[in-house]
Amino acid sequence: PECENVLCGFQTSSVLSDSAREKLLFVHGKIADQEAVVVLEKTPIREDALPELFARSTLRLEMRNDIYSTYRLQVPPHLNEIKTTVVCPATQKHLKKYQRQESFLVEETEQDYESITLPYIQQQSFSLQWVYNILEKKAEADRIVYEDPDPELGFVLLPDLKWDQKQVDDLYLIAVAHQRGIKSLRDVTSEHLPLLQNILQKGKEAILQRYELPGSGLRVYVHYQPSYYHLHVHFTKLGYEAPGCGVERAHLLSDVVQNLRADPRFYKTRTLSFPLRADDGLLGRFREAGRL
Ligand code: M7G
Repeated sequence: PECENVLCGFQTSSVLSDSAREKLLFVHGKIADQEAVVVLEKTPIREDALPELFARSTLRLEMRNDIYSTYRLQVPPHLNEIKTTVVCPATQKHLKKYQRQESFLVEETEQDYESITLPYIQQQSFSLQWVYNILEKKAEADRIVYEDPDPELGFVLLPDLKWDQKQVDDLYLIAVAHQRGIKSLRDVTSEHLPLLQNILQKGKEAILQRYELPGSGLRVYVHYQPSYYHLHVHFTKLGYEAPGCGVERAHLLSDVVQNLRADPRFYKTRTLSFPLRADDGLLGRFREAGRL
C-alpha cells in the first residue's frame, strides 16, 4: 500500500553503530533504491510532561521485593517519540562518519596542512549545499533564532540538526558565518577577529534572550577538523556531552580570539592535533606521507 512515510519502505543493510546508554542507533539502508542513513534517538524525559505522563499512562508491574518494585510504563504516543534524522541520498563518506571506528591522533604541522590536508579537503569533503541553503533562506528559515545580515561580520544562528528544541538541557545551536571561503580554523587570522567576536557576543546575547541561558552556561567552540569546511561555531549547554564532541576536536572560541590577539597567524603556523577515524581517507594520506 501507498505510504506517506519515507521510512515505511526502508530496507535495512546494517547497523553502523549504537549506544544503549545514549539510546541511539545509526542504521544504513535503502529508501527507494537510494543509500540512506537513519539516526534514531530516544529523547529526554521532560519534567513538564510528568503530570501527564503519570496520569495518562498504564503501569505494568514487573517485580516486587520488599520496598523495591519495577514497572513498565506504557505512555501516550506523543510522550514517547523518537527523534529521527535521515540522510538520503547518503554518500560513502556519510556511512563512514556514522560507523563506529577506532581513532588515531594526528599532529598536523603547517607543512602537513599545505601538502596533505589542504589538497585532500579540496578534493573530497561534504557538500556545503545545506549551509548555503541556510544563508540564502532556502531551508530552515523558520528556525532562525538570530541573524546579523552583515556580509562580512554577520552570521545566522539556528538550532543544530542534533537538537529537537524540546528542552534546554541539551541545547545545541550553530552560528553559520555569512562570509564564504573561511574553510576552517586553519584559515582564521587576526583579520577575522571582528567576525569571531561578533559571533561570540551576539550569539550569547541571542541565546540569553531566547532561552534565558547566560553565556556562563554555554560552551562555544569550533571543531578542527570540521566535517563541513565553511566557518561555523557550535553553541552547546555546558555540561551536555553532545555526541561527536570529543575534547580533541574542540577549540573554545574565546581561546581562539585570545590566541589570535597574541599572534595574528597563530592557527596558520601552529601544529594542530586532532583525531581521525581508522577509515578516514585523510588518515591514509598522513600514513602514505610517513607522518604517522
Ligand atoms: P562540524 O564541526 O563541521 O562537524 O559541525 P561534526 O558534524 O562532525 O561535528 C557541523 C554541525 O552542523 C554539526 O553539529 C551538525 O549536527 C550540524 N548540521 C549538519 N547538517 C547537515 C545540518 C543541517 O542541515 N542543518 C542544521 N541546522 N545543522 C546541521
